[in-house]
Amino acid sequence: MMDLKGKKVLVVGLGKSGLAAALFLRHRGAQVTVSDVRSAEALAKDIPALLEEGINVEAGGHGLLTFRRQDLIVVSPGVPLNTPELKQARGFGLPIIGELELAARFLKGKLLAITGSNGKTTTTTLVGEILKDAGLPTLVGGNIGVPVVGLIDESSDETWSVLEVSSFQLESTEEFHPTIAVILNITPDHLDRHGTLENYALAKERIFARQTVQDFLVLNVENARAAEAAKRAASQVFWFSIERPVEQGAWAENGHVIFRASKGGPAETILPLSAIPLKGEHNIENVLAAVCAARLTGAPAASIRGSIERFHAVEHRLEYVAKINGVEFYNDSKATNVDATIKAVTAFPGGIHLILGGKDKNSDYTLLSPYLRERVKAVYTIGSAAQKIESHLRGVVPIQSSGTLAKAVLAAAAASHPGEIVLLAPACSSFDQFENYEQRGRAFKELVHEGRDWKVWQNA
Ligand code: UMA
Repeated sequence: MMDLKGKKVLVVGLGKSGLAAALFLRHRGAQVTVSDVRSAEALAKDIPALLEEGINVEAGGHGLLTFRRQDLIVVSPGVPLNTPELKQARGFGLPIIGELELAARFLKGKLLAITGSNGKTTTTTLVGEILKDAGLPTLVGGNIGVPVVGLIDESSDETWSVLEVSSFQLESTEEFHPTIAVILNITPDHLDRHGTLENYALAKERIFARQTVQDFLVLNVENARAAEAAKRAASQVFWFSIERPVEQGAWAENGHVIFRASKGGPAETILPLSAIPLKGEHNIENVLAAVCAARLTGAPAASIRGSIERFHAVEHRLEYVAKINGVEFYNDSKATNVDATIKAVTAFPGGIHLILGGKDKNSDYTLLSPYLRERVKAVYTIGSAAQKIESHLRGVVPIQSSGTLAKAVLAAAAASHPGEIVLLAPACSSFDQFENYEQRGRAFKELVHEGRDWKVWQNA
């Protein structure tokens, strides 16, 4: 474990991760500076508490000098690693790590880390519930919205820390070493940051870079890029599949979830698929991954079954909002990439009015075409990606440029008939019009609930 006493540490970015990291470092005796590109006014709510703790704050930009006189630099996940300041610091030989790596060096107990382009939050939440129900001391955090450094003080040698980890967090790891690592799937996302799908996939593969033969790696047979990771893993690979039995791992067969702990060993039935209270095939995959990871911790099958039966959709992930005039509204604000939107659309048989748009991530929206043709009646576009989406989907389905979420909800509701679906699954990040996807999802839900009174819906 590293000694932080008296060390000069720079924290880059003052969001959730930066704030938690700065306080943690300070409490361990480091001399901490936080640097953020946002103005002092924008950071006003956090600055007084930091100054009171004796933490220096640089607001309104990153000074090259600030990045020079440091013993360690800790970057927030949203900060790209190739900024001029970080390049310079690297040139001077300064160690640069992410918040996840910092946390991993101090967390006690075992780590169960889950990554993937989609399904991370649902699977992390479900595994967390399963382990708690099984009586294991469990903490849950990471990309799910709880900085991992915040878990350190609560952790003990018996703890299982169940962590949702993103490519952004994994990119800057060195010693991060989960006992159980899960890669749910790898499909295009964050190409604006990682440049290529291959770089993005390699960032995700860092989840098992430190694993040894005593550790476990859980992979999806049906996702080619995720499955390929097995070739590079030193750990014991367990599989999950929605299509076929696997040698060791979890699969769906004859309407049931099955688990096998070892090659040639007996298969145990965990629960019927009909008992899974989540929509969509992708959620069956999430359950299979969760079952496999949870069995590897030793959680008993019967307890796992109960936890799954009691589980509800996580907020903003294909979350049922309301039924108004026979139209059902679903909030999938967390569908921030094309693949997630495909998963959301294919969770319904048809009659979908789909709200798409937000901030583009260099995505290819033409990939949506076959799914939209099959199941979507109309698309309503919002945000800065609207024009690109419209040009990619021209002629596929009717498209209405709505501009804002409020206009899109109104237009979609007015155009839909009883039995149809209004779905927010925007395939983009939210940062052009909202603070984050949570705020976008909440805005959608509020609009829907307010809309109960809108006359235009009654007339539709
Ligand atoms: N900033 C700089 N310099 C830069 C870039 C950003 O100073 O060059 C500053 C911004 O002005 C802002 C701060 O950095 O003040 C934001 O830091 P951040 O983007 O790392 O945000 P946090 O609030 O710390 O949230 C992060 C994750 N955000 C991202 O990865 C973008 C959260 O994941 C995560 O929940 C949280 O840490 C706790 O672990 C969100 C996310 O969008 C949900 N994740 C992506 C995804 O799921 O697709 C990866």
